[in-house]
Amino acid sequence: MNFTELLQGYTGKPLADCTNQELYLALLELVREKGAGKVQPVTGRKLYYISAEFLIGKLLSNNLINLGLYDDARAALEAAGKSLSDIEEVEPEPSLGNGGLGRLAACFLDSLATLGLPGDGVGLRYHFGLFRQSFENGVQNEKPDPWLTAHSWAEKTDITYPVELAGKTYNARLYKLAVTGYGARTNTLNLFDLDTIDESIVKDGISFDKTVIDKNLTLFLYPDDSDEAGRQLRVYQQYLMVSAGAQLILAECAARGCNYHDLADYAAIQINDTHPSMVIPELIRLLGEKGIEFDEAVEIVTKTCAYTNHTILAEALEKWPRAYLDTVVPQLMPIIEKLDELARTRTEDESLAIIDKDDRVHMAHMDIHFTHSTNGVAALHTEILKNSELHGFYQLYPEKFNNKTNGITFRRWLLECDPRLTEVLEKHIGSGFRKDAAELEKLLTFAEDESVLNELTAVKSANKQALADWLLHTQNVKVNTQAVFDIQSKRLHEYKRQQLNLLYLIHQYYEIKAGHLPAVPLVSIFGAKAAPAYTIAKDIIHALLTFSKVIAQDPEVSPWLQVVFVENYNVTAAEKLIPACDLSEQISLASKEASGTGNMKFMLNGALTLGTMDGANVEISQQVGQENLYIFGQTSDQVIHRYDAGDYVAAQWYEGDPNIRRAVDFLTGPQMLVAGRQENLQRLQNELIHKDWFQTLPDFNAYVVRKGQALSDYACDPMGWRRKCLVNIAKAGFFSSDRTIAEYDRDIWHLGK
Ligand code: 26V
Repeated sequence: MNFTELLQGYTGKPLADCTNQELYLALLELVREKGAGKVQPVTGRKLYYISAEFLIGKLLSNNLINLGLYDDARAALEAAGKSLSDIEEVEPEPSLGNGGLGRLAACFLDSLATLGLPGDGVGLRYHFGLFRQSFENGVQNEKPDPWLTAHSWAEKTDITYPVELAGKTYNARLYKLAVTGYGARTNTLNLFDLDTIDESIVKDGISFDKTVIDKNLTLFLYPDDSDEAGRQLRVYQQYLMVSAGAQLILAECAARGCNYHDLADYAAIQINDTHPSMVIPELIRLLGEKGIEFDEAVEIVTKTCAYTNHTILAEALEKWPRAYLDTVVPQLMPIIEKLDELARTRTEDESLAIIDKDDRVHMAHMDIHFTHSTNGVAALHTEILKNSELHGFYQLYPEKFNNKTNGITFRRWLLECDPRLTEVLEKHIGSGFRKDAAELEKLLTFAEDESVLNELTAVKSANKQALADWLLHTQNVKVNTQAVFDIQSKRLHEYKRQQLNLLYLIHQYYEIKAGHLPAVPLVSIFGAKAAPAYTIAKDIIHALLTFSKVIAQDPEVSPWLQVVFVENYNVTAAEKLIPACDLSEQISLASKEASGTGNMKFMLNGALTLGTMDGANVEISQQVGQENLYIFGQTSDQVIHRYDAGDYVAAQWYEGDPNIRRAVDFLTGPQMLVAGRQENLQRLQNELIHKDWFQTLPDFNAYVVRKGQALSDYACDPMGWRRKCLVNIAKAGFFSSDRTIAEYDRDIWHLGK
């Protein structure tokens, strides 16, 4: 049977007579049935990756690629006058994540399935996920993102588990979503939900009654936590996830013959940041119900569980007031108290306690004491954990600490998002890189081959044109495809320093006005959501949108400089932006970005990095060599020392440097005030002059110089630039999540054994 006949078996009529919606649903069914045949029986240890986020992106094309059906599907649809990319538009993107942590979890599921390893995800089925972002009058607006449609990839099961929240029992229902590996097995993403959720309680943007748990519990990912009820709601969500997850794990292991004493021979549990940390006391509690004594349960859980740390930012390390836990999970508090006592027998250092003197419960501390592994997500990040942030723990348990540098799945971030590049690569180095990313290095033999370099450039130009078409179609903005495409897309946060990029753009504005024209026009593209209650982050968005408007209206500047802010940045948008990028902005304050994974995606797609020595940028630099990327700014050691000394005074930098002062002053100058809002612009300006917690100003001049160098290389040495792009693609193999997962398995999980 050819693909057309196969698909018609699902549509029940000729493909040419179907709407895109009908074709989408038919393909969904077809893929589901093909994938279901590949679920493999588990022997030995199986991984459960528990995470509050799984930013999986659209699934249709990804699953078709992984099942080896993509080319057939595209050809069959084309023959019927249909286009797969139009059908992709019909699919809503599952809104189950926020940023890198959630996307990493999705890449890991893909790699686990591809490597044929038994590993399932455990999370929540948020109805509206993270909010949907729109810009109204230059301001971010938040709305629900209703991605769940009648036909969704996640299938309802009749499995439920009772979960007790604040003394009341709720039934967590399991939904299963098939995760299809590349040419290999299928694993499962287990998502829990309540049948009683009431979407109609959401009013006025994303606000809702935070007290009606049975109706609101899985409405949103990261509900607003600026008030007490919001923070408690997060604890409710976390416990729903871990209690249902722990019951699922115990049930599956028991069904395979586990007697609970030997749980660690059947299950490996990875705790993705601190959101799932309550799985530790919950498992101890459940094992207690099975008749296992506390001390043994602690030992079993420690052997079974491992913890990944994804940030050193203090505000992101969860510390729940004990009163919240007393209210929401009173059944866990006696266990957490006993764990705190036990931890205190191992160290007298008060700073390593689980419950501190202010009665706050430190989730990361519980993780480190009562799991067998703590890992950071890039070499530098792990060193910072060992030497500063978690130094006391490292002294206590040196054997627990290990590094697992993040990775990305090349199926989505090369084969799917950049078919043009994939084709050129295949032509020259064969298709081995599809399975073994290290084979990309074969490309290095073509580093001096002008015709290959030109082919790569032709791919980039076509991708830039495709992005330009998409921006015109979706946002009604026209961009100059002859310009350098410079992209900063990631969560909006001060430590990531979108504001530094803004100050550069203002600086360029002045240069152009003074007649110092750049060697090449610049299109500066941003994509970012700001947390709804994060005022300064929203002010930065406002300033960028306002600046964009100011320069668009200025005929002297607009031919040279354009700023585009992509609305509602998500995986779908990333798949359009990344293949079209020339210069990748990775400009976090050194020491603050644990790893970054966007940096890897841009590199793989032939963009050059402009970045600080932070996170995985350090390892990118080691891979490609200093001459193939643009590094600037303070080192993490310098930053850490400056914080320790506490002697950074932003105002001195502002007052002492005319270029800095000029750029910062512009924020509240007449052009900006005509186009934007005084309150937001003034607040951002004050923040920069009087706080600048992430040291934007000390890195400003180095950034201007280095970016200028990159742009002039692009314009004046095109062959040199192209060679650098080639080296970046060739050296990206290390950043495959297949490598990362193989390391987790080798050092932590030992799956299937
Ligand atoms: C969370 C929050 C929540 C409260 C407000 C401030 C704030 C700041 C940061 C975070 C991040 C939580 C953890 C996280 O998402 N880490 C990211 O994990 C990625 C995958 O390991 C990594 O590539 C990114 O560098 C890291 O920021």
